[in-house]
Amino acid sequence: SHAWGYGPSDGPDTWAESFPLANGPRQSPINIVPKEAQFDPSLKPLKIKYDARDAKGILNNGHSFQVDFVDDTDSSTLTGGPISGTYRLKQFHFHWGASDDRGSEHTINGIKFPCELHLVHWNTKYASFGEAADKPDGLAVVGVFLKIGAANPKLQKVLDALDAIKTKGKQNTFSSFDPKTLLPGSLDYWTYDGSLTTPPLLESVTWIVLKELISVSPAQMVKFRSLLFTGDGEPVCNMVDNYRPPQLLKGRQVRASFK
Ligand code: BO1
Ligand code: ZN
Repeated sequence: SHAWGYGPSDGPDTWAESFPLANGPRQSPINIVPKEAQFDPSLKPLKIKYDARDAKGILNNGHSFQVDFVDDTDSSTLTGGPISGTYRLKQFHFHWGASDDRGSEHTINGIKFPCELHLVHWNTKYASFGEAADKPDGLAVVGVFLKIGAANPKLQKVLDALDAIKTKGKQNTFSSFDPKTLLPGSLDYWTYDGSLTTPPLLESVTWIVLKELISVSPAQMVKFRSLLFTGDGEPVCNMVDNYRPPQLLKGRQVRASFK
């Protein structure tokens, strides 16, 4: 037995040995083919309400880094879009590559982006994230692609926090941050029923992938790659290529909120 990771011996190709759901009917990510997506006029606009005061900490979890939020009230929520009811923000994190030609989990027409942001929310019809995480309507994740361009000033506070959490298991306080500032101008999206993209790969996620990209500079990508998968005192292994490749669609429909 061994923990999961992104290397040759513990990476996505091996996850099914310990997590048979890896071959399940609604796995994520997927390749999005815009011409195959159906415009659905019944889809509502996304409503995002975040409170910067809910940001509480930042953690190197050995697979990515995540910014965690206080989630004991409805102060930071996702509503509308394809979901019913109210989903609370739990955390956001990123996936990225060793070089700028790869790193995103979802792809568009087979095109990979250097990085993908995930904002993770849970359905308040359940009592907690943990209760929601294995329910078919338990989670909603908003995905945003990053493309190489100008430095993104909205990312800088997050990137400046990474020096303090270089190794696996390190955490720090992280306060006064509204992740809505990371989102693009348009909230047009594609949506489909999927899963967590890491073990335990639970099939509980309504995916909401934004059409518009945000920018990141090459130097900012270098900063992501300075994190380590490994803990203090272990042989150094840079945190790169922490993405799962696209999974089979298996008859699922991708819907678009826009024409
Ligand atoms: S993702 O957005 O599909 N890449 C994704 C994948 C895994 C998780 C969340 C989002 N995992 C869960 C962990 C929990 C943890 C929770 C919130 O994230 O399984 O243990 O509490 O941070
Ligand atoms: Zn993710």
